[in-house]
Amino acid sequence: MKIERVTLRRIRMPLVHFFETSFGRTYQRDIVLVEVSSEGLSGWGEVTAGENPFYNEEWTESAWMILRDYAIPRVLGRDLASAGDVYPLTAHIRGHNMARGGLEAAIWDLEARRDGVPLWSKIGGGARRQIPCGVSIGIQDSVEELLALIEKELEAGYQRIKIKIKPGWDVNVVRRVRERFPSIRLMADANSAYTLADAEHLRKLDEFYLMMIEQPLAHDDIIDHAQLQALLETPICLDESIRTAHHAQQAIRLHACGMINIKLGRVGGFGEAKRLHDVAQAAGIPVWCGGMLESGVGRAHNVALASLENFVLPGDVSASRRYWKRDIIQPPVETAADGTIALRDEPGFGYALDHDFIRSITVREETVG
Ligand code: OSB
Ligand code: MG
Repeated sequence: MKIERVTLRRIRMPLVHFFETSFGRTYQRDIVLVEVSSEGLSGWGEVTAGENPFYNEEWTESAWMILRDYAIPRVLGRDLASAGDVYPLTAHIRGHNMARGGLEAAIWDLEARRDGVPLWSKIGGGARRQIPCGVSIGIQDSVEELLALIEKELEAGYQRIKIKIKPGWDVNVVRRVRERFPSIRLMADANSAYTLADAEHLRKLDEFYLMMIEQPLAHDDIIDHAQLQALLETPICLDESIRTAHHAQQAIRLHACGMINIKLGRVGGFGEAKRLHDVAQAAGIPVWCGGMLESGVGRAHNVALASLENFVLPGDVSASRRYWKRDIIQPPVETAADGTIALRDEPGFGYALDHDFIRSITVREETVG
C-alpha cells in the first residue's frame, strides 16, 4: 500500500443540541477529515479532537499542523505492509494521538477497501453483529430538562444513560434521576472535575448504584484514582488518563479502575485500541467504546471498533440524528428499537460518503503529496 496523497478537510457542523461537560459547552463542531489515496482508492478517517484543548491537549488547529507537518510526511510515498505500520511510524511524535489516530484509521479503511472487506473484519472484530448503545447526555440548564431528555432516549431504546457531572451538578442531580428512573443502567462522567479532597463527597454517589463513575480526577492521573477507588463501592471507569495500552496495564495493576472507556482517537488509532482492548480482556476488565461527538466517519469507525470481543458494555456510540440534522454519510447511523447498531457488510467503514454535502460544509482543504 503506497500512500500517494493525503487530503485534509476541515468541516463545520452545528449540533442539533448543545453538549456541555465539566470543561465547557459546545454548539458547533469543527472536524478534520483525513482522506488517504492509493491506486485510485481512498480511505477516510476523522480526527476526534475538540475545538479547544480542554478535554486533552489537542484541538482542531493543532491536529491540522501535526498531520501536515509531522504525521503525513512519515507515511507519504512509503510502501506500507499494513495499516498496523502507521502507529510505530508516528510514535516519535509525543502525544497528539487524535491527529495521528485520524490518519491511522483512514489507512485501515483504505486497507479494508483494497481487500474488499468490511473494516470490522480487517481489525479482527465481528464478535457481535449488533452493537449495544448507550447515550451521553450533557449538563442541562435544569434538572427537569435533563429528566425529559433521559425519558426521550429511553423511549428510543438506548440501553444505558450516562450523565455529565461537575461540582454543583452532581449528587443532587443523580438523586433526582434515580428517584425518577430507579432501575435504569445509569452512570456519571465528571471529565476530571474533582480532586482527592472531594472523596467524601463522591462517596455519596455510592448510594445510587451507578454502573460506574467516569474519570472523576485529573486528566493525567492514575494513582489518585487508585486511592479513590479503594474508598468507593462504585467502579471507576478511566477515560482521559488512559492513552496507551501501557497506561491500562498500570491502572489495572494499581486497581485504579474497574472498567475502561476506549476512544479510538485518544489512543492513536485502531492498533493501540486493539492492544489496550487485549490488555483489559486478559485482566478481566470490561471495556466500552467512548464517543467524541463524531461525524458519520468517526461514528462508523467506532461501530467497527465496538465489535471487538471485550466491548461488552454499551458505549457512547449512538444514532447520527442525535447530533446532526444531516450527517456526512449515507445512510446515517441508526439504532434499532432495542438500542443496537447493526454491522454492515460493505467494504471499508461501511457507509457511503455524501461528497456534495461534505464540499458544502468544508471551510478549509489542503492536499499533501
Ligand atoms: O468524556 O466521554 C467524554 C464528548 C466530548 C468530550 C468528552 C466526552 C464526550 C462525551 C460524548 O461524553 C460522547 C458522544 O456522545 O459522542
Ligand atoms: Mg468521558
